[in-house]
Amino acid sequence: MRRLAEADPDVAKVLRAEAQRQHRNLELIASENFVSEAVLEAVGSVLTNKYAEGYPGRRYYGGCEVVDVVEELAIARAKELFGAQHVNVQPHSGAQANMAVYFTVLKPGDVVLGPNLAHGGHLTAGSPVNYSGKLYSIVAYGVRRDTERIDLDEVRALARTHRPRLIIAGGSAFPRAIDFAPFGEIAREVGAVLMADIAHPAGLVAAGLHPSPVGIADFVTTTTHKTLRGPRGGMVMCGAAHAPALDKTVMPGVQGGPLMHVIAGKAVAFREALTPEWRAYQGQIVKNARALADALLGRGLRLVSGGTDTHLILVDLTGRGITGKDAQEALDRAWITVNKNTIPFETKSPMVTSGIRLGTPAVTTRGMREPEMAEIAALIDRVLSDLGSASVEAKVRDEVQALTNRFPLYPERTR
Ligand code: DSN
Repeated sequence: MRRLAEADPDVAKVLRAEAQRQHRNLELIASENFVSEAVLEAVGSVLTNKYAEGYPGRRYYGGCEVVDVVEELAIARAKELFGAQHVNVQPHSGAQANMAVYFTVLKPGDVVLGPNLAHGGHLTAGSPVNYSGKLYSIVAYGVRRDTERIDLDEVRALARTHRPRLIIAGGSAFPRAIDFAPFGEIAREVGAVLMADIAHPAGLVAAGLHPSPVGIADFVTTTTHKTLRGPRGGMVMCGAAHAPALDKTVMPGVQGGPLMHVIAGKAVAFREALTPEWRAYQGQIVKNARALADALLGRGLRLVSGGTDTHLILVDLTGRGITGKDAQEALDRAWITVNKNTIPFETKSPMVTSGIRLGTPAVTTRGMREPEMAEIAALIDRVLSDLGSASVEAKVRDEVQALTNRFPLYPERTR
C-alpha cells in the first residue's frame, strides 16, 4: 500500500506544514489541544472503513463484532471517568450532542432558557443564526455587570416567568467555574429539564477540579477534544431513565453511521484520562491559567470577572483602545494563536469584538509551566502595546520560536 507522501504529495505537504505550524506557534485557543500519538493512530485506522449504525450488539450491519468492542470500551471508560450511568459516545461533535438532547426532550416552539452567547454561551444554546434559535423560543440569561459571573437571580426569575421546558448551563467563554447545584434547584422548581454543556471544562470535571453536573443535570453534553484531549467529537451522558430515548435520538434521529475510528480515539483518550499523570496534567492546566491571568493583570490588562477558575481567560481590550480582531491578527503575525471573542455587554460585532479568549490546555500538554506563562504574558503584552509594529512582531516571533523549540511537538511529523 502506498504511503501518503507518495500517493498524494500535495496533501502530505499540507499535513507536514500544519504539524510544523502547531510546533512553531504558541497555541492559546482555549478549545484546542494536542492529542497523543496513540489517539492519532486510532483515528487514522482501518476503523474508518466500517459502517456500524446501531449500538453494540444491535447493529444494522454485519461484521460489527470487532468495532463493538471498541465502542464498549469507550462507553465503560467514559462512565468510570465521569461516574455517569449512561453514555452515548456516537455524537460527531458538541453541536450534535446538544442537538440530540434537544430532539430528545423538546418540540419545536418549546421555551429554552440558555446562556447569552455574548456573555459566554454557545451558538447551539439559542443563537438566532443556529438551528436552536430557529426551532425554539429562546430566553437568555447573562452575567452580572458588577461581578461578570452568571446571574443566578436572573436565571431563577426568568425560569419562574417563562417556565422553560429546558434550561442549559455551560458555554464556551466562561472563565469562572459553574456551580450546577443552583441550576438543578431552579430546574426542579419550575419543572424544567436541565442540560449541562461541559465541553470546555470536561477535563477539569473528570479530574475533580471543577464542579460536576453528573447526578444534578438530566443530560450532560461535552466535546472530547478540548480539555479532555481526545479526538474531535462529542458525547452525551444521562441517567438510565433517559438512556433509551437519547440513544434513539442520536441514531436514527440525528445521525447515521457512527465514526468508529473516532470512537476508538475517544476510548484511547479516556484510558489516558484515567491515569494519575493525566489528573496532574489537568491540575497544571488550571495552575497555568492562573499564572497567565496574574501575569496579564500585572501588565495592566483587564480580565472579564477579574481572573479565572478554569483553563480559560477572557481579556477585555476596551481600555487599550483596540479590537479583538486587530489583536488576533497582530498576535497571529507574531505566531501566537488566539481567538477574538465577544465580552459581556459587548458593543461590537462578533467579527470585530472587544476581547480575546486565551486558554492553557495546549501549552500545558507541551509541558509548559508557570514560568513560561509569565513569558507568554510578556510576549502578548509587547504585541498589544505596539499594535501593528512589524519590528515588534518580528522580535516576538523569534522569541516564540525559541520558546516553542524548548517544548517539541510531534517531532516525527514535522520533518
Ligand atoms: N468552537 C468552540 C470553542 O471554540 O469554544 C465551541 O464550539
